[in-house]
Amino acid sequence: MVGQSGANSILPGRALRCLFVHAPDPLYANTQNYGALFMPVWAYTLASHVPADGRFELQLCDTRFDSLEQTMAVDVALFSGINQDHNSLIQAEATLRRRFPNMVSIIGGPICWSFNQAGDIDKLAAFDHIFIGDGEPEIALLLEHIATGRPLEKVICNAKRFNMAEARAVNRALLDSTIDRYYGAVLEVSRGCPFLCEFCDIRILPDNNRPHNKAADLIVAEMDHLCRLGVRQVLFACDNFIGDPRWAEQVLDALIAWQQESGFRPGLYTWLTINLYRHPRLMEKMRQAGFDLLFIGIESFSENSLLETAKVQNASIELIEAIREVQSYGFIIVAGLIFGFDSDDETCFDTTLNGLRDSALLSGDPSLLTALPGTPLYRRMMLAGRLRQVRYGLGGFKYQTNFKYLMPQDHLIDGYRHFIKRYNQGSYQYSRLVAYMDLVGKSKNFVPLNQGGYGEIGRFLTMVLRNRGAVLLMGRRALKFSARPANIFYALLGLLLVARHYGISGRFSYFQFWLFAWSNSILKYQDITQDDFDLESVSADFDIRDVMPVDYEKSANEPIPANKTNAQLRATGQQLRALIKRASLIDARSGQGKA
Ligand code: B12
Ligand code: SF4
Repeated sequence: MVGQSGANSILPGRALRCLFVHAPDPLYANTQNYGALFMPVWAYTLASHVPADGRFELQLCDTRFDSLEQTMAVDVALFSGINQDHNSLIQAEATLRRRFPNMVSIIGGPICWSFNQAGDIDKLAAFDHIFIGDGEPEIALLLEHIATGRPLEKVICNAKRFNMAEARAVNRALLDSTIDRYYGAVLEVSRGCPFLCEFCDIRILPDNNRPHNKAADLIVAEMDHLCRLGVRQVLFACDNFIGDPRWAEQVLDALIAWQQESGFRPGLYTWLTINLYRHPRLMEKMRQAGFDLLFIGIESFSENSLLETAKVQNASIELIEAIREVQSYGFIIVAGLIFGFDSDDETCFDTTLNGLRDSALLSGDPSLLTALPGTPLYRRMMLAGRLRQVRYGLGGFKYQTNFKYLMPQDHLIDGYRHFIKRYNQGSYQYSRLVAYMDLVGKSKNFVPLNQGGYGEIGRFLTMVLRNRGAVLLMGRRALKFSARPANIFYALLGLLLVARHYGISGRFSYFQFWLFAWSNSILKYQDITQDDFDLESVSADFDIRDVMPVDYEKSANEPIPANKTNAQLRATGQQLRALIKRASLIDARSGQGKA
């Protein structure tokens, strides 16, 4: 427990005792990141907007490290989380409530926005107040209201995106005393993304379909502070780092200048789009600044599926070439991949395996498409009566999804399992490593890193060793991996291959990532059975025309410029109409055949 307190209390005699409670679902917190634990950015961020004038005492309880039974006495408990944390948040509130019956509890974060969109806000009724939206401009007011006993509504909504030009450095007292517990640091650098993907709930948050950027100076000041605390790995949290390429370049220039001056060389990771391939200067500067891992939503190697979901930035290019181009600078792309689009058919599994190999990707862990509340995809599924009532039907879980797929359920499950079987084979994995090393080895673009990189095995293992669940997971990984002698053989072959490429600086970090990603997949998927999937597909008498419900276009009411809504509807509509036409032709032909 850590805190910040002072003397000028507005409560008689003392400050208002405020506890930030980070209570992620324990199973997922342990398994999703394999033991790497990330810091609760929301708490440090909000804390920096609470006046440090002594009226408020702030502490942080991260249930992954601290016990809710041993916190300080609490007047206000502030919670946050994502959809999958629902149960754990409810339990955390109840535990604290038993100890402090008079406390006021408030919950905010992505779970509130998402549940509200789904019409499920009642599921958070246990909290005294539910806050939807960005908290920076409101947090001080909220706490002042509580401190002075002024009434507050049950559901409080801030419909305006926070002006990131007013962002502050995160709360030092909380950060400095807790940073050592986490894997490096997470630094939020921007919000928003200008693209239009149908399944994405980022672009439909209020005013979030455009970039909102922190000032480059603030980012550098935060980096400097983190590095002085000993941090060497920083995740730049954002929706799309190159949503505004000019700002991205300013940040990179400032980072490079600071690194040269200070001598600090942190390894960096961020999220962005494949459009990066169009910006050679940015790619060069990103390498110079220390970026080695980039999360990019590739989603699919099928152009039809990309068009359906209006991921036009991926569909309108030679996707494989673009991925290779980005990786030729030495980046590792962590690819987001999805199965289950309406346009996907049984060929999508092999297409993905081939796409992964041809583009020389070292990563690739596909998810099944989920309809996140508030998205156009969710609306389309709702209008077509395709939503399912599942316990965790709000996204986040691997094999349980919340809408009925067009592809028959058995084909989807069999295809997924076929994908995993082939994907996990040593020979396939080795062919990917060969492709990557060959690409980077022959590349004229390659820019070596001046630093260790984001994936630091020593730091990761230290974290794992502190956590019993993560140690067990690591043991299971080793056992499952070595259960097949062929895996050991190909892992050694991979090591030899990498060792031979002595011209590539940092080559063992590529080997490390490759082995980590491959063994993750073995750990997660090798033993999955039919029973691990809770999926459904549309019934045999489903009318194919309902993939594009008549009201889908009319009912679009997103708070973004109409031309953008229309662009998404156009791409999705064109592809789905083509799908309907094709299916109807096939039906007509088979009808004739039967006759
Ligand atoms: C960084 C990040 C990660 C990182 C690190 C997470 C971490 N602990 O730092 C990693 C890569 C590990 C990660 C993983 C996952 N993530 Co993530 N991640 C993000 C990302 C890009 C930034 C989060 C962040 O720090 N934002 C900055 C903070 C300041 O914003 P914030 O938390 O929203 O808080 C603001 C408001 O919500 C509000 N607020 C928040 N809490 C409270 C509380 C109170 C009381 C009040 C008044 C206000 C308030 O005020 C804050 C300031 O404005 C977001 C997308 C985004 N741009 O937000 C996705 C996001 C949070 N992730 C998401 C998901 C789904 C996941 C995964 C489940 C993905 C997967 N399938 O594996 C995993 C699960 C993680 C786990 N359990 O361990 C979803 C959650 C959707 C949902 N509604 O459930 C998001 C929103 C992306 C998306 N739209 O799809 N993630
Ligand atoms: S590019 Fe990524 S963040 Fe942007 S709309 Fe598409 S999925 Fe969302």
